[in-house]
Amino acid sequence: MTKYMKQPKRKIFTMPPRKPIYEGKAKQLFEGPEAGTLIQHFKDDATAFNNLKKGTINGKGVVNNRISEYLMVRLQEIGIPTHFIKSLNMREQLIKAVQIVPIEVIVRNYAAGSFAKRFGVKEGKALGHPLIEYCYKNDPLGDPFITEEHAFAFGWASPTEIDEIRMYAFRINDFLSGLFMGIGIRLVDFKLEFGRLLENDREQIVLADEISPDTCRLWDAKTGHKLDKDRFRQDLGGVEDAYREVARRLGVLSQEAENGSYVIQVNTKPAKTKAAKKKKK
Ligand code: ADP
Ligand code: AIR
Ligand code: ASP
Repeated sequence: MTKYMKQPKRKIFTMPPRKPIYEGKAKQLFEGPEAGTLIQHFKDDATAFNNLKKGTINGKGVVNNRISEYLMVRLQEIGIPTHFIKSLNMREQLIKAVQIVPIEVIVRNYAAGSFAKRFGVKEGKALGHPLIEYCYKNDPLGDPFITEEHAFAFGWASPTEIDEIRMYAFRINDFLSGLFMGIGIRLVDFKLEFGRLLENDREQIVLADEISPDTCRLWDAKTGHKLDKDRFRQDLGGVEDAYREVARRLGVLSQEAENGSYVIQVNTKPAKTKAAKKKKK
C-alpha cells in the first residue's frame, strides 16, 4: 500500500488594507504606513521585450523580494544609499518613496542580449572595461538608448546627478561582481534605477527599484548555465529553478519559500471606518 504523503501546511497571511499606488509589470506599489514610504510588492508576473511577451514565473516574487532585499542591504553597508527600509514579508518590502529618474542604467561586463546583437559580437565576450549604457525608461517607445546629453537636454537628470549615478553604478558593479563570483556566478550585465529622495531639506540620489534575476544576467561561472530572465525570454525552460538557485546560493531562501507553503493574500479594499459601519446598519 502506498503511504499517504504529508503535504506541507500552507500558511495564509492576510495583509491589512492598503491603498494601491501603481501597478507595474513585475511589481505593485502600495501606500506605506508613514508619509514618504511605499510598500513594494513583488509579483510572479513576468514580461519581456517591453511587455510583448507575458507569463508567470511561479514563486518569482518571493525570490526576487528576498534577493533584492539582501543585495540592497549589502550595498548600504558599503555606503550606497538605497530606497530599502525593511522587509515586511515574503513578497513585500518597505521602501522610501522617491522620484524615479526616468533612465535605465545598464552596466555590462560581458557582451550579451541587445549589446551582442547591436555590435555583432558573440555572447560571453569579455569587455575590456565595464561599460555603462543609458535607456530612456519609456515602454511605448521601447526604452530607447540615449546618451548623457539626451538626459541633460530633456531635463531627465542634471550633469551632477549623472556623475553621481555613474559613480554609484561602477561601485555597485565592482561589489556585486565580487559577491556573485564568490557564489560561482558571473555577473554579465544588469540594469539599475535611481531616484531623488528629499530628506532633511537635502536632495539625494539613491538606488531604487530592484536587483534580481529579472534585472541582471547571471551565468554559472563554470558551466555558463543561465540563471536569469533570459531563460524566460528565450524559452529555455527551468526558469523557476534558475531563480531559486540564485537565491539558494545567496542563502536567502527559507524552507517555507522553497516548498511553496507560503501564501500572501493582498487586501486592497479600503478599511471600513467606524462611521461607515454605523451608516450601513
Ligand atoms: P514597470 O513600471 O517598468 O512595469 P515594475 O513592475 O517593476 O516596473 O514596477 C515598479 C515601479 O516602481 C517601476 O516603475 C519603478 O520605477 C518604480 N519604483 C521603484 N522604486 C521606487 C521608489 N522607491 N519610489 C517610487 N517608485 C519606485
Ligand atoms: N534590463 C533592461 N531592461 C530591463 C531589464 N531587466 C536588464 C536585462 C539585462 C540588461 O538590462 O535584464 O540584464 C541588459 O539588457 P539588454 O536587453 O539591453 O541586453
Ligand atoms: N523589463 C522589460 C519588459 O518587461 C524588458 C525585459 O526584461 O526584456 O519587457
